[in-house]
Amino acid sequence: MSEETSESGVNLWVAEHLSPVDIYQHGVTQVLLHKQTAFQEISIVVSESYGKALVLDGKWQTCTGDEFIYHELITHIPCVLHGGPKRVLIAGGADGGAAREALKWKSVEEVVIADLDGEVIEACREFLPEIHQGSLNDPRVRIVVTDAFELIEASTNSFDVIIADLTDPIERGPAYPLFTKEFFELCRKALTPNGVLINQAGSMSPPWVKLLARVTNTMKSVFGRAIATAAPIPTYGSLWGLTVARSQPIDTMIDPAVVDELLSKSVNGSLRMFDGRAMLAALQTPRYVREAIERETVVYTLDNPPALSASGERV
Ligand code: SPD
Repeated sequence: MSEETSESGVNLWVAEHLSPVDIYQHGVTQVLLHKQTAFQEISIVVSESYGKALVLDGKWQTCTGDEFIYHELITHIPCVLHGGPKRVLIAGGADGGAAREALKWKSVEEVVIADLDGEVIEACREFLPEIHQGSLNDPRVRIVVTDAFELIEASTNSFDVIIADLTDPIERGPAYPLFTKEFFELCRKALTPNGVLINQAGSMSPPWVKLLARVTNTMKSVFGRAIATAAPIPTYGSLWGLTVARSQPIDTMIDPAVVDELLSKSVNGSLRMFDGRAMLAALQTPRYVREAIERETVVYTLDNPPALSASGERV
């Protein structure tokens, strides 16, 4: 964070390196929390344009101004592909936004949130009620403060949907092992036969698309099928890839009317972003991204994991 007065009166800036040479700065009017946990640095700030935001290790995670776009897409895309999920696992997801969306499905009996950092969960519970909207206290939600890798390792045929709602795979950061073949193999074992995995898999910006191509190729190597769906989240600084994978076929030309009918009978509460047309649109991976994935040969493993530097360099 840096201090510098602007015309708007904002005098604090959160600067996120999207790459070593590209920075996205947010003008901030208030810092609600700033602390170091055993795993990462947490900031909760109020940004002038986008409202309250969670920032981990200097990387913008979510904010009240556009979180609905991300959380509705990352949750409802796999739930629609499944059709009637009963058990949903969220790896990460400490802010409760994905859990809030999963709970809208009438079929959902349990949502498990597995997050390594209990201090982030408590910070979100206290400072971001607009995002969790009570989901972190819902009786259908079980919060397990643990490494999602270990929880999934101990699960077989247990979940209909797994949502990997993680921070970026920063080198030596808490999330990078969850972007590897070993993790995705455990996810496949933990899913029911019709189960679906979705993972926030990286930027679709042309100069930085390699990480997304490699993560998607890694998921494809395990599941046989993986589609990088496209999420337009303004505060992530570019179109963002949410890669969905499953052993069953994925219909990328899904009929929006069929999705809308499923949603109207299966989902309680209102949606702001997601409907049949939004799902069909998200499944249309841009051509240059499809080609980057088709060309990709790298499969991330624990011995050769993604390692995003704090300055945004992608390898
Ligand atoms: N570059 C930012 C990617 C952040 C993804 N995680 C968001 C967590 C929101 N629940």
